[in-house]
Amino acid sequence: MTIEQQLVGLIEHDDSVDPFPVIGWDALVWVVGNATQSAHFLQSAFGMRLEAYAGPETGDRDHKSFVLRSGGARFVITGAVDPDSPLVAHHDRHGDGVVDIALEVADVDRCVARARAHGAIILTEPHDETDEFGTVRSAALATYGDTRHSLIDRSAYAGPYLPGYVARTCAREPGKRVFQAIDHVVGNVELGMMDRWVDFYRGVMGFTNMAEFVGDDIATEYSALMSKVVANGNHRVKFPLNEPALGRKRSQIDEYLEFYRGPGVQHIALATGDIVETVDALRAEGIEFLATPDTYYEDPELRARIGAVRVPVDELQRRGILVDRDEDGYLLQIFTRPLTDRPTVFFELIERHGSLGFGKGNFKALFQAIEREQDARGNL
Ligand code: TYF
Ligand code: FE
Repeated sequence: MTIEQQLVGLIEHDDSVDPFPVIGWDALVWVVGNATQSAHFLQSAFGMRLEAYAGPETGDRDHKSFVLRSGGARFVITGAVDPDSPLVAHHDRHGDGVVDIALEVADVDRCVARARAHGAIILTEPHDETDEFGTVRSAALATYGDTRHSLIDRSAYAGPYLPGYVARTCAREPGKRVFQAIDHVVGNVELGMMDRWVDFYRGVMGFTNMAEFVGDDIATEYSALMSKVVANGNHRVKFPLNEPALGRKRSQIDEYLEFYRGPGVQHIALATGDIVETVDALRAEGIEFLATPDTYYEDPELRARIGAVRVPVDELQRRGILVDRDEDGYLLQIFTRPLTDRPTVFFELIERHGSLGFGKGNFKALFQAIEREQDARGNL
């Protein structure tokens, strides 16, 4: 198994029989209220490296975009410069968030033809953009809410990101890398819409269901959400989709939908090869995680189920790192508190050891921790 297969749970896949072959993530594009400072935060706290930039100095008077990288993960952080930019209205409605889950594909036209035939909304038709570094062919499809999927073929391009961007690095030497790749990106959709969006990814993109899901039974007991997961052929791109369920209190998904003013990206799971080191590094930078009670680690059922993992359980306990095991192996995971002023988007850190799941065994402890945070925000 290669390191990447282990890191994000890749499986063998034959692209020649795939109706919508996806190479992997291209970038997560964020719109934020202050890209200059958000980009600094992701560099200083999350160890990302600045690679490219576009803005007024490069001829783009509408907005600034900072292209950041950590291992295989690329984030583009965009904020309005021109007060009349359409990004201002977007940010006014949604706050900071992910607007584009861009995917790298080998054949943009073939993917768009498939998407069109299956009823997708094509926001941008396939087109070329060229500069001295070559040509990028791209298109964009609408997905849930105001979120989109750009489809990017960069096989004939050698520039730092896209035409219009210039290479740029930070004067300060970047710190140690704390995450290596994007593992999965979760979407929150409205009540009753989860299956519609599962069908969208299956029909339009030829994705398939992964085994993990939260059904009615678990939903009513404690999670207040239902969840299913779809993935592309090789599982590099994995999309859990959540919808609210009726519970005792307002669902965390309803809270998200209210504060984001509609469906959108809820969390981004970042893969790390050493979650203990990562969590220590992030805490040292002031990043806050959801608290896990000691009772989680003292539960004899959990102890028996997880067996031996690569770090002693008390090391995990000290940091609040969760463990889950399934038939393929185990995983370690932890969740940050919301990254922004609104209780919307957050990060998960995940270290996989064979498990292809999402931590189903942790849902109860996790959702109780989220509910405690909701209570602190005055949730009823
Ligand atoms: O991606 C997942 O499915 C896990 C579990 O609000 C999860 O990380 C699901 C919903 C949620 C937080 C975590
Ligand atoms: Fe997750």
